[in-house]
Amino acid sequence: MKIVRTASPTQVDAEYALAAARKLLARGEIAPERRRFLQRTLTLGGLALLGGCSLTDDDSVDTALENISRLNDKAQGLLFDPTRLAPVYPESMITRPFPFNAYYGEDEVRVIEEAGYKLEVSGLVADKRSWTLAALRTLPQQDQVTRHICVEGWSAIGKWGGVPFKTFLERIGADKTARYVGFKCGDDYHTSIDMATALHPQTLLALTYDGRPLPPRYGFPMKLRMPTKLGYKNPKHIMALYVTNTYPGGYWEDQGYNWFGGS
Ligand SMILES: Nc1nc2c(c(=O)[nH]1)N[C@H]1C(S)=C(S)[C@@H](COP(=O)(O)O)O[C@H]1N2
Ligand SMILES: [Mo]
Repeated sequence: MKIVRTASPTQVDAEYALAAARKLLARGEIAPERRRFLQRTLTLGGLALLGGCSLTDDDSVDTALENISRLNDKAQGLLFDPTRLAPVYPESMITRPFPFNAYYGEDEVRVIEEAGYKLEVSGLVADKRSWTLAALRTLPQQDQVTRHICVEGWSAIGKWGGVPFKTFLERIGADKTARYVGFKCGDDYHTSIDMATALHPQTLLALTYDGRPLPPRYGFPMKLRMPTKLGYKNPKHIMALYVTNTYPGGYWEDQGYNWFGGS
């Protein structure tokens, strides 16, 4: 499937950042000295000035857009409510067949064998031992029927099961004050998420789809399923994960998609 961009990611970013900043102002969650500054910058022109420049050359446009995206990440981080649940649906509403998507076609789906597979864990965690699927299946499991939303303009309801990611992070002694969790996938995809989302009660280290082991097209041996984030933030074929304070970026994020990617 090809990525069709109706609005450019940065344009969506800019609009989201403005809406989020206005919401924060309305809620009164911003210190008075920052309010005046933000109120003055709540226009695209104002945001451009955050780059310390007028939009006259490519470099200053890039700097301005980069600032918009970082402001967007910050706003989404501030607005994210760690206890607010995404909608759940009855099983009768599951989309069949559930769509496949990746940065390549379905004929190139990565097939990873369970034999020899181990999930690698590194970074700011106490226990860096790797995990077989059998070991992960002994941890508490949970099911969810939620909506997956892709920026390409489709959404679908699916059923995933697996280990609540918070349970897993606690099990490996992850530093929950760290900023990011990064993921490396079996198909060269990579992405990263904020710790608040990693600890959200609906964030699952998903081992099943619709009650069966995750099929290759949906990310065998496992994917991270987050109904609070857009499709591209949900990594399939996870081979390794790490906890870090260094911004890890991601496959689409490094090409201009917004990093926070809330849905
Ligand atoms: N490893 C990996 N994960 C990935 C992708 C990918 O190309 N590779 N694509 C992302 C995108 S853009 C979407 S919409 C979803 C699609 O998941 P699905 O095939 O289960 O619908 O996977 C996400 N995770
Ligand atoms: Mo997507």
